[in-house]
Amino acid sequence: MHRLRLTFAVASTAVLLGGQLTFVGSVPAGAAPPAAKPSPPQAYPADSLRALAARVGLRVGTAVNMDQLGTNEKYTQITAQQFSSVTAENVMKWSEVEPTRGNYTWEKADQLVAFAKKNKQLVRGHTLLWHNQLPTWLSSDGYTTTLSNDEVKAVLKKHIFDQARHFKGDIWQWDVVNEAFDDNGQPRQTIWYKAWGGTGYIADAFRWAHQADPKALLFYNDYNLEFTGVKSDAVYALVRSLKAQRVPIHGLGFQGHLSTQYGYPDLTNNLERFAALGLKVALTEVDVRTLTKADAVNEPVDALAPYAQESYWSRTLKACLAIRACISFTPWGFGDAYSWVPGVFADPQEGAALIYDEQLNPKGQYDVLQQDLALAAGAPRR
Ligand code: 9MR
Repeated sequence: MHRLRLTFAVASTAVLLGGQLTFVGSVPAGAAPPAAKPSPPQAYPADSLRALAARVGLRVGTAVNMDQLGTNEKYTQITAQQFSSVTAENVMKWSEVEPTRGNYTWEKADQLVAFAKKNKQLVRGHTLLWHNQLPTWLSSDGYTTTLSNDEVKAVLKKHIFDQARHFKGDIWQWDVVNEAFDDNGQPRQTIWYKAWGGTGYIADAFRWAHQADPKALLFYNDYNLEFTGVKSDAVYALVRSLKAQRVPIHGLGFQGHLSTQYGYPDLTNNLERFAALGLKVALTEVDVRTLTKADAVNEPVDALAPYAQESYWSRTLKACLAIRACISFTPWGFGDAYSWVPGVFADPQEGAALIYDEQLNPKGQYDVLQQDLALAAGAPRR
């Protein structure tokens, strides 16, 4: 399993001071932060994922666990050094930002935004509208509520305006609507669907988000869109109709929760057909799980499984690299110890889905991403 890690002639060092990286060394060619000021000397390592990706204008991100950021030094350092964008894994969700009605708790989300600024990272906002992780005053399951339809409409509008305005100017991409379709390609019968009597809430959500923060790129985000089938087709039809109505939607997020149990999806075709609608596309929550031991949830049952995982990671990244419209590639966290996978896929047990092991050492899955980025100099710049 061991591979030679890439080493670069120019070594760079970075020192972590109170969660902020002090950069030493030179900026990788082609790094394209939106900063107007002249950049100070930088030195996230020249062979880091972020430095290598910057050469083709791609952002490599990670979901961030705010229980670890700032307290777990190694976790914090990797977050700063390896990634050029960050997504809040949980702290921007509605249950986190407004647990009791009318009382906003932005602290953790604000901390993440501040960390990103210090470390010259862009932020993916996740997520303004979902049926999960809603505050209990609104709904305990996303499908039922004690509020009237008119109240549901009013609270959603207020939520989107309040949250998008709170972070105005700080969010690069917003996941405005998350997972509105089920696995059969049917619109989920959520409290939103019921209040509007259909999927009309989706267009309203995008319009409100755009009014609140006109510069943010607005995304629809979902899983299994990597595969061609009823779900991907349904989302395609929705998005095409939104574009025809001139609804301000700018991007399509392919979550990319993959498993070696299933065949590799036709991701390239799907990225291309959504991009052909005039949208940006992004891989937003990538992980590649495999069957693991019940008593060691991140230890593959099959010793060869990591090779299949490496192949999936590599093909997913390369599919993105090949398409100029693909502007970011985001694993859903990086350390196996903090992944959502083992807790949710327990029968049969799956895990080992990320690119660093439980001790936060890079795995072969990290190495293939690094190698693909190092060899991507010929890929189109975005
Ligand atoms: O990783 C997140 C986990 O910590 C939460 O418990 C879970 C709650 O539903 O949400 C996870 O993130 C999800 C993301 O927000 C949307 N797509 C699926 C992700 C994995 O469940």
